[in-house]
Amino acid sequence: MKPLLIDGAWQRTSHGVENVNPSDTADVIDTYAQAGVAETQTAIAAALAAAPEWGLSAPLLRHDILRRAGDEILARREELGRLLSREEGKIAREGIAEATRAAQIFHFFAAEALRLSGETGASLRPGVTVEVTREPVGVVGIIAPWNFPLAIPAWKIAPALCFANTVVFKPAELVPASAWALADILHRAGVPDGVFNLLNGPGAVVGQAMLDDPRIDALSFTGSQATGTRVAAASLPMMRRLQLEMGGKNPLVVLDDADLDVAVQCALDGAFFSTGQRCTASSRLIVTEGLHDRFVSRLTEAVSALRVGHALEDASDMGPVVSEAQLQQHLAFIAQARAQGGHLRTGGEVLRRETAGFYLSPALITETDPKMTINTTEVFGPVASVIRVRDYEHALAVANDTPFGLCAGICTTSLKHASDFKRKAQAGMVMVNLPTAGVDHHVPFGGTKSSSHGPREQGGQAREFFTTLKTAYVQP
Ligand code: UN1
Repeated sequence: MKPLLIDGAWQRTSHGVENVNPSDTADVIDTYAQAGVAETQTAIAAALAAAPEWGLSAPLLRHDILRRAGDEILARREELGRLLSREEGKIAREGIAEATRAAQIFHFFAAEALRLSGETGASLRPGVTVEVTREPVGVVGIIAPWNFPLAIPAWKIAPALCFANTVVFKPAELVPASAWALADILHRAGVPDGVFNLLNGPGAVVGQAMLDDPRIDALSFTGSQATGTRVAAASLPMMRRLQLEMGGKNPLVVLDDADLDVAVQCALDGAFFSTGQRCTASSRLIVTEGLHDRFVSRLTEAVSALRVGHALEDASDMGPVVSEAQLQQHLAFIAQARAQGGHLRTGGEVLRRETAGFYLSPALITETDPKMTINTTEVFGPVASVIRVRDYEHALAVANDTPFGLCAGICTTSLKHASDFKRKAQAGMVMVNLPTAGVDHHVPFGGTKSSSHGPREQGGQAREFFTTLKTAYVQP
């Protein structure tokens, strides 16, 4: 049984849960100790006790720890990437790329720890100076989703530690192996006792105990809108600082003047890579009528050609979906889309493979209306819909007709339309002739409307969430 990490010690519990491979349900990766309310509270107490010393630690110490963690992840990227793919189901190529990305994120924030920040200037009062400096927030709770088991924890944990906060980390229940590997690496990289704590366990117990605990000063969450709303409601009365990332219904607009090859590739990658299980997935393909039929026929061909199989087999282009519950939910979304008038062009079928897993052929639904459930609700799987529109103005209106605002993409060769779209798309991120998914770690990540709440993640901007400002007036 893989233990929890609390106050610098590996801790077993009486209850463990098996981690099952979605590509092969007979393959049990390991058993993971489950935290309860008591363990959660002990971890929070440890993080609180460690906060004063860590908060004043030398930047070079934090740099060295984050650097060592990044170095180890990079050196072990093949192994860690495969482990990630084995528990989450994205193909090994994507798993290894994600492990590499996690390493780069640790390296980025290692360097950030050494960047001097703060300002000194004259006060309005003669002879008085003013200093504006940054301090850690304190104890940071991190609740991460299952779809990026290394990268998302990395881009929350690395800046939290970089800016001298202590961490209580609750990974998603479906991906304890990547989380455990990360905790093991951080522990051996020299994170002091209590500074980083790992709590595998159910959201309803561990997540709830974190939400209920006023000792958690700030909470960074990525997950569903429903859970994000609960996180916010629980946190507001205690004035807890929040960073919520809650998904999207990202439009990819394809105009008549688009390069067809580029548009098809953007849609294929954006909608189906990582099995479509990305909050940045291009789930609404909004296509003007002059190119619509050719685009649909080319994309249908490309989607049908994707080979769905075991995540660790080289021949697979797409792995299984993450769980039986997700599979059933996707099938229900597809059935509902058809009942509401959508045309299932390809996919949407449960597939049998040599090993028992949650295999679903990637689904493309055409002739959909913007108001259909498939276009208003996040599916979070290999399902995309096509909406036919008259022209650019119509496309823009449909793209923005959603409560979400994470990412919006456009495929066009028109500078005029690309520029207008960049300005008017209601989203935190805009992609031109690129898939909506797949972002850089050195620039801000986040959305508008109900996709996100609080300061942006990643890049230099990450410090806005993970630090608090102090203004000191000094009369010598
Ligand atoms: C990406 O598209 O590169 O949960 C990252 C998600 C996002 C991460 C997307 N927070 O899918």
